[in-house]
Order: sequence, then structure tokens, then C-alpha cells
Amino acid sequence: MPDFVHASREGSIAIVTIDHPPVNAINPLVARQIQARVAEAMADPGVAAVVLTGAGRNFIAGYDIKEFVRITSGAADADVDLGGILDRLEMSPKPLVAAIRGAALGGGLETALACHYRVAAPDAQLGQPEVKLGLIPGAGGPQRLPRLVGSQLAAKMCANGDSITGAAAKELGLVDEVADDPLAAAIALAGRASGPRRVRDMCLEPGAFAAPALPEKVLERMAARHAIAAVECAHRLTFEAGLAEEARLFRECLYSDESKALIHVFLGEREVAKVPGIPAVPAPAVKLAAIVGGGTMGVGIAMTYANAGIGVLLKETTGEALDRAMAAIRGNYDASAAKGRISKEEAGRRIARIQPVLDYERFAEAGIVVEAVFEDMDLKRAVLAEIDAAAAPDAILATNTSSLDIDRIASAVRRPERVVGHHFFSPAHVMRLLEIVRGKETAPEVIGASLALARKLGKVGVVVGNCKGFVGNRMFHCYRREAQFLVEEGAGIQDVDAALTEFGMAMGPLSVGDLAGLDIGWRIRQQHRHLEKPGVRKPLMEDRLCEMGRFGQKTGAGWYLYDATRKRTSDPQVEVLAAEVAAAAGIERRQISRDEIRDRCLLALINEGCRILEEGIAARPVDIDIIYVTGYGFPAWRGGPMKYAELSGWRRAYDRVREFESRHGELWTPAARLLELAGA
Ligand code: 3H9
Repeated sequence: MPDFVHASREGSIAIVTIDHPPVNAINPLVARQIQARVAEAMADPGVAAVVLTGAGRNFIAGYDIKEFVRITSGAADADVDLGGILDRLEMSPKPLVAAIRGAALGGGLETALACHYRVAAPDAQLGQPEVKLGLIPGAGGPQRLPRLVGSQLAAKMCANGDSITGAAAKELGLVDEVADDPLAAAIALAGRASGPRRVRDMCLEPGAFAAPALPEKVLERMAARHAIAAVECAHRLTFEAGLAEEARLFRECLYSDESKALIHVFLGEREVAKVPGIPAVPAPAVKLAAIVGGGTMGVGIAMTYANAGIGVLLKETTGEALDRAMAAIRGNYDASAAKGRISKEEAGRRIARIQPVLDYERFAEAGIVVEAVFEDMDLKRAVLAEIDAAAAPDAILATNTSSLDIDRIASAVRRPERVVGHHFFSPAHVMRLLEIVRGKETAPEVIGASLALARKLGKVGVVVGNCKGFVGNRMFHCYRREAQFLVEEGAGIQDVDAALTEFGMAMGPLSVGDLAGLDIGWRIRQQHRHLEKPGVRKPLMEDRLCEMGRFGQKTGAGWYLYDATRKRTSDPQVEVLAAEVAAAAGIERRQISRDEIRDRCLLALINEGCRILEEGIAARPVDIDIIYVTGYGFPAWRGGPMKYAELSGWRRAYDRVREFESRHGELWTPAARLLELAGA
């Protein structure tokens, strides 16, 4: 049996070290080994006190999250008895001191709370983030934390999941000491301690439990409400009874769809970086990135690199265009500094990293060149050919396209194996998603380097294949098309948006169109009219809106009306337009329920997702889910479109798609993969 916990001695102090890479997560074996090593040390007459610590950068990052997946899928024993083990640790007869460096999160903080004293590094990270996984702390945190920091703060920490630093924890009484070398300080404290001091024996503040003030959004989630209820138990019940009620609430969360979805997203964000056939390489040591194009995307991409401490050459064709780009960059950083997100000095340092240029002279120094010019094939090919002539032989040549054929773009250069799509989402310095588009010639190591670089830039990189719209936009097209069909068939405009925001989407599909600009799709459709399949239903509304000059927020009118502050109001004129459009096209209008709106929009997304899997454009369902959660405002607690379909039943999805097919025809033909997943 592997040994993840070992003991050593320093004089009369025993040191028990958890060494379970990468982050010392606790699973049943590790928990039993902690208990055994501590018990052995306590029983040794030569030992006066015990220090518990973690090897590597962290104390303990919590219970092993993968273990929860095994439990809920029935692959592992359902008994998570960390609480019982921590109880026994706390009852140890000699002083037990936690030495905390890095993360003491979730079950990690609960382990520290079961120790009699705590010493932390000033920048250690202490918290109960379980709620972000749809869980509550289930190993005594809700009973012990309020006894140290007060129940209102404890409830807040457990319900919003935010962690605090070691220095802040000292101020609050959560840790006894802060020290740059927490292990040495813990050993010293253990030598001085007169005996055990158990948190369970401490008194709570008198009076009734006062719930913390938390935003509505936080309280909408069951785990947050349960976390508060678990802390309240510390007030209402004995310590033992509180533990039992907490364990019951934990279990209820563990088997919830919310938790399954959030755990899927946590693990998925890391899994997408591990692509079969792509080497896991360290991030290339890029010191300088060159960006061509200073429009909205180029500006956001330049800021993304500058934020990661990387120097940037930002190229434009005219001095005026460069001035505009630099003014936008300064404006964005000033706004961040004004909001207190970064200091003025830091904003200045980041601006100074971006150097405006008008030529390719220094491009050979750049480890990566990102083309971010207007979305036009001929222009992109011409720019890439220029980049090819100027860039270093081993540079990555990235093209920031949202829809164009990567292979055609790559064929403009002599080294197509170095060309890769880096599809950033607007605003690029804010949105976490980066679609990494693999062309047929792109070298695997360029994909691997792109994935590692994405992480360094604070992005979640997801590898996708080359097709129109790649994964995200191709699916989104089907989703938004369905939203328009629904309006034509009689659904109210606000109802369409509300059905999806009630589901949890950050914005409704029609509002998203207004935000992005309806004219973009309109112009593309005009160019591609000749490719339309005759007899296949096309959405009509957005073309009509654009013909009226209603391009969305930027023109003050689209699906909705917008005032100068971009506040939205509904416009009865658009409802009238929908009725006219429907009458002219012979579309029958009827009352449409929000359930139908939700199902049609989401299943259009899911059915297309299945086709994308069939074609290998996305390698795994999790890739699609992470794209949607990080780039399209899909609620993480639903897990992404594919996880949502799984949790609500593939068979249900299939049956509903069939029903829509019978009413609406070939756009609803179920994908073969959907059929397969439904076992139909
Ligand atoms: C809990 O404790 C419940 C309790 O109340 C007990 C109830 C009975 N488990 O993020 P990184 C892996 S719930 C398993 O890339 P960083 C992660 O998947 C838990 N694995 O590094 C990745 O794997 P890989 C409460 C975990 O330096 C690797 O470690 N705890 C866990 O940017 C590196 O992670 C949390 O929610 C885990 N608990 O950040 C903490 N944690 O290399 C969640 C990490 O194969 N974790 N891994 O891709 C974090 O917030 C960050 O991972 C941390 C490190 C800050 C620790």
C-alpha cells in the first residue's frame, strides 16, 4: 500500500507530513494514514507534541474531488468519514499543531480546525470553497469555524466559498500565528504548548444566529443555503448533533445535480488541457508577443499578454489607428485602476509593456505572432504572408478568427505546421475561453504549446477542429436561430430571453444578438446567400431588423430599444413586425410556453453538439461543456450543455428532438450520436 503520510522527529516534537501530490488531497487511504501516524506519535512516550504539515506547496487542498465522482457513480464506497477521523484527531491527548503553507481548503481547513493550534504563512490560502462544487463543508467546518471566527463570518465563508490569507486569518483568530516559515514556528509553538486546546470546547458568541447578508445570486444555490443551515446548527445543537446534521446536509448536496455539474466543470477545466495525441509541454518561454491589428480584438489580446507580464508589439498600418488602439488600452487600464482592481502603478507597468509599431522590424524577436485583423479571408492571408516573412522560424503563428477556414489561411505561408487558430472571445482580456483551432497541418507541439500558453495567460484553452464557426459559434448559431423561429411562431421577445435566463444563462439569446451587433451575421448571410439550401427554413427576423437599421445596442435599437445608458426596454413595434413576417411567410402563430422555448433553444444546441462530436470537431463532450461555461454564459451549476443533457436524461433529449422533428422537419433530425447516447 503506498505511503502518503510519514512521520519524522525533531527532538520531542513529532512531525507528520502529508505527501500526496499534486496538492495533498485527502482520500480514505490518506485520511486513515494521517490518523494512524498521528496516533502512533501521540502514543510514543518520547513525543511531547505533534505538528501536522503538508509536503510541497500546499497544506491540504481538500478532500479528493475525484473521489466524489466515484461515490456518486457507485464506483466507490459511499462513506466519507473524514469527520469521524478528524474527531479522533481532535481528541488527541497531546498538543497537535497545524503548520500551513499554501492551500488549506475544504477538508484541508477542516483538518487544521481539528488541530489544537494553527500556524500559517502570511500568504497561505484558507477557506471552505465546497460551495463552488455544489457541496458544503462536511467534516466539521461548519461546527468549528464559528467557534473561532463567529457564526456570521463562518456562514459567509461557507456560503460564498471565498478564501482568506494567513495574515487575515490571524486577525480573525482563525490561526494563532503567522510566520514566513510556518513549520519552524509550529515546532516552536508545539514545544511551548501546555496541552490540547480543542475548538469543540470553545463557546459560541451568545444570542441567536444572525444570517449573513449575501447577494440573491449566492442564495439561489442549494449548497449555499445548506452551508448556512449547517453553521446555524452550531448554535442550535450540541457539537455532536451539529456534526450529524451537517453530515446529512452534506450528503444531500453530494447527490444533487448541481454538485455533479459543478464538479464536472472543475475537473473539466483541467481535463481539456489533456488532449489525446497532443504532447503535454511546458508553456513556451515567450518574452515578446507581436499582435497585428489594433481593433477591439487586437487591443484585448495585447492586454491579455501584458497582464501576464509578457512584452507586446502592437502593429497597425497608420499612426492614427495606433493612437486609437493605445488610447483604448489606456482607457481600459485606467478604468480597472479606478475600480480598484489593480493599482495605478500596476496599470502603468502593463501599459508600458505594450509598444505600438508600424512595421514588422522587431517581429523576429517574438515567440508568438497573433494576427487579429478584420475577419476577411483575403486580408488575413495577405497579413499572414507578411508575418511569415518577418517572424522567427520557430515562432507560433496564431490567427484570431471566429469563423474562417484555418487551412485556407495557413496555406498563405511556407510553414502551415506553425499556424494555429487562437479564437479569443470579446472582450479578450476578460473572457476566459480560448478556442485553439487545429488546422490539418498544425503540428501537435504547436497545439500543446498553445494549451500551455493559454494557462499562462489565465485562459482556459480548448482544442477544436476546423469547421465554420468551430465549436462555440457553430452551436450558438443553431441556438439563436431557434430563438428567432420561436418569435416568428408567436413567442414574446421577452419570454424567449426570460426562458433562458430563468434556466441560468447569463443573457437571453435575443439580447446577446443586440449586444454583439445584428449586422455582423446579416453581412455574412448576404455574402453566403448562394450557399443556402432551398426549402430549408431560414430565420427572417434579424434580416428585417437590420434592413430597418436596427443593429442592436450600438444603434439604440435591435430586438429591444436602448437608451444612452444602454438600458433596455421592449418595443411593441418588433412584436408587430414578427406577426407581419410570420403572416408573409405563412407561419402559423400560437401561444408558446417557456418550457418549449427553453427546450427548443437548448436542444438545438445539444443536437448540434452531438454532430460536432460525431465529426470529431470536439474530441469529448467535456470540451463542449467547458467552451459553453467559460465563453457563452452557460451556468456552471448546469455543467454545460452536454452534461445538462446527461443529467436531465439523454433519452428525454432524444424524445423531445424527435417530437420537434415531427413538427418542424429536417433541422431537427437527431444526430446519430444523440441516438446512441439515448440508447434509442
Ligand atoms: C472537500 O474538501 C469536502 C470536505 O468538506 C470533506 C467532506 C467530507 N481533489 O488547480 P490546479 C488537482 S471538497 C483532487 O491546476 P493550482 C487538480 O485537478 C474539496 N484533485 O493547480 C489538478 O490536477 P491535474 C474542497 C485536486 O496551483 C492539480 O490538482 N477543495 C484537488 O492552480 C493541480 O490543480 C477545493 O475545492 C482536490 N481537492 O491551484 C480546492 N484540488 O494536475 C480545489 C486540486 O491532474 N482546488 N486538484 O490537472 C483548488 O482550488 C486549486 O486546485 C488549488 C491549486 C488552489 C489547490
